[in-house]
Amino acid sequence: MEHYNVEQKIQEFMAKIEAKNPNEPEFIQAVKEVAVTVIPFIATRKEYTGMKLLERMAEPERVIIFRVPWIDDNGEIQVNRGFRIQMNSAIGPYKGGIRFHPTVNLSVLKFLAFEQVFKNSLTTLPMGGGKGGSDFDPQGKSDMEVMRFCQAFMMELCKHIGPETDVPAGDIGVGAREIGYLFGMYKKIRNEFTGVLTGKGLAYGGSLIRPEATGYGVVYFAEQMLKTIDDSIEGKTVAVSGFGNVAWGVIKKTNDLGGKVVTISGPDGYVYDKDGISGEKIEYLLEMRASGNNRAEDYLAKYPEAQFFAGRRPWEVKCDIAFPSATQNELDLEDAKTLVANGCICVTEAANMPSTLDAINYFLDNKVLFSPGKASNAGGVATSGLEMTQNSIRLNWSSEEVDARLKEIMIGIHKACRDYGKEEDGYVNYVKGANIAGFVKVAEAMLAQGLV
Ligand code: 2IT
Repeated sequence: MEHYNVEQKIQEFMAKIEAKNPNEPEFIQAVKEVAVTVIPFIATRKEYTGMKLLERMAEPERVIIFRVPWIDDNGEIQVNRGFRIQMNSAIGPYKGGIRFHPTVNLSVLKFLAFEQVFKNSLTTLPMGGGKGGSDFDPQGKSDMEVMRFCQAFMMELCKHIGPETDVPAGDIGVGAREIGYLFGMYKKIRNEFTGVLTGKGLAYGGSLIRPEATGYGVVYFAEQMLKTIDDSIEGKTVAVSGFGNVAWGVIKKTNDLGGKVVTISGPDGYVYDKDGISGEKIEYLLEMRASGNNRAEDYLAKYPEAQFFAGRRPWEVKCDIAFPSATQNELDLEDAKTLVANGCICVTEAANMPSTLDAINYFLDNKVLFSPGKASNAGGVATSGLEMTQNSIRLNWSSEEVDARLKEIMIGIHKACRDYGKEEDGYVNYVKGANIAGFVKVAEAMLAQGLV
């Protein structure tokens, strides 16, 4: 009876979310993953029941959509759409990245902002959740075009952000170059030198280890998961997707810990390098990215002994560990089946929501060590939080200090997921653990602050 009621509650809740947010499949997917694990938990806690906490969390506090007009190198006017989703500020200023990619729309940014609320809560740092971006495509644009676009974007965004209000950072398509241009424009308009963005360059308030942090954190998390079965990264064959900032950090740290990475990928297909992507090959990924091509096949220009598989995903390669590090929904049920059939024991998400719901359920049913991005990729935003702290105290910490704090935070997130996600047979459902642990802190803050 009790079970039936909870199932019905989930269905009713999701029906409302779907009706309210039509044409937002990614957002609905992200909310559903949380709802199926958190609603049964709420049902066991008197203080949370009937407070519409999850319904409130699924409604952004504020959505800002704005026109971004700019002039390209041919003197032609271009018009893009800018967004900032201010999802939840119960535990701190809104915090989350900015994504520049042609696929950016309201659904994608709302899913990312929703995930960010739980992720930021898991870090234990005082950061609310937000996300922003534009359908602007930096690929193939000149530096000056990127600068003019960033300046036009910030001209409007600056009215809505600030070091105590909302602190954006990078995401897909927004790296050190874009953060620099965005920061410069904010500083000029407001006449304030503040920690309003993270991921800044070292010369103007950035933090050591921030570029590496997302990937390093992912691998620290995987190390913790493997430790629960008395195993480690050492000697493992590892499949990675993407070749951007997150994949780069994952590959570096996997190598440090004795693992062998055999794949990277791009929108064009994947590369298989049987000898392992190590040493100077890792730094070559930065060159590939800087070229602005976004083609994984370019790896073969320097390392022709590797193989390229056009239009395919790396999940068909036999591996022990998979780190999806590219983008949302890049790993589906068929991929999950292939990975499990090939003996993969650990899937640690490095991107945001890279696995479909069916794929996640398949991993859980097969007792794979599976971690959702909101837990395992939280090292990026956690280190952004450490950058904010350094800006506030006007000091810079050493790499060792930042890295040690990052590692401690990832160990803490792993423990929180375990505490809330451990099942009767000892298997840890990290999805459930992350969602509940992330939810509790935000829920407590929201209850304390009343209906606002
Ligand atoms: O998805 C993410 O956590 C990020 N893109 C980083 C956000 C941040 O504020 O550092």
